[in-house]
Amino acid sequence: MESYKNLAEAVENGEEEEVKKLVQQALENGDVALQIIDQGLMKGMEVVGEKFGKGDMFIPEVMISALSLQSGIKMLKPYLEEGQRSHIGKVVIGTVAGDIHDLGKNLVKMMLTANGFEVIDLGTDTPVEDFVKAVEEHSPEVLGLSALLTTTMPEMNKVLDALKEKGLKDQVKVILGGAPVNQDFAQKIGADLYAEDALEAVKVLKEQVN
Ligand code: B1M
Repeated sequence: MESYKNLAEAVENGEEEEVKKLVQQALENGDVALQIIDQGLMKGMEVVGEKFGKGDMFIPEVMISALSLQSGIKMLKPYLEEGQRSHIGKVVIGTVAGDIHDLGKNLVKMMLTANGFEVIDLGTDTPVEDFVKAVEEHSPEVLGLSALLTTTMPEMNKVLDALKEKGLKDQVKVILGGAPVNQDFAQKIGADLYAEDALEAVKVLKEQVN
């Protein structure tokens, strides 16, 4: 659709005001928030990723695109499926050490919150000890780890090892996510769950708590 093409281009070009305008128009059009994210905002970010990978875009430009994506997502937050009043489960989530990518994690957090989960967000570049401490402190049903770099994926392994060492592994289900992570990797390092995107994370975790 033309309007989504324009929205994707606005994200790619980091035009925050244009992104906001087009998101507003899509909402006024009656479009569903998830559709606006998937078919507009995320499509733009995919192009940014490809160009960044090829060296056709640089970090400052990527940051500006990321900020425009975030503004669009923020506008859609109230339109995502309404959360339930009482929490259906508690999730601690964070991006692993050495990794500052947080757009995906924030989307997962937003979707989980909108679907009735209480989410404790440890932020980015989270040391192994902080994940362990949060599990001890908050006793969540689920611990979510996000990694966007192949170099930071081994941190996920370290978190699992630390949980085992502290005897906490059986008390919490661990879900992994992030572009370089897959089901095979999750299984190999002994994580309980994997989700490819925010929607799947909601689905998988809902199944867990039911
Ligand atoms: Co970076 N970066 N980056 N970057 N960056 C990637 C990841 C890269 C693939 C780009 C590329 O080369 N094509 C590449 C990694 C290569 C690799 O490891 N194989 C890369 C690199 C190399 C780097 C730097 C090392 C660059 C440098 O400094 N030379 C550097 C590292 C910094 C660090 O972390 N220490 C770096 C920096 C940055 C910015 C700061 C500029 C910025 C991040 C801004 C921010 O997050 N606040 C950035 C961005 C934006 C990207 C790309 C372009 C987009 C990532 C993104 O936000 N996507 C990315 C290219 C790409 O992925 N195509 C790239 C949108 C987001 C909604 O999707 O995060 O995948 P995503 O989340 C998805 C799923 O993965 C899943 O659900 C989400 C959607 O529903 N998911 C989960 C994520 N976490 C989950 C957790 C779950 C479940 C599902 O459960 C717990």
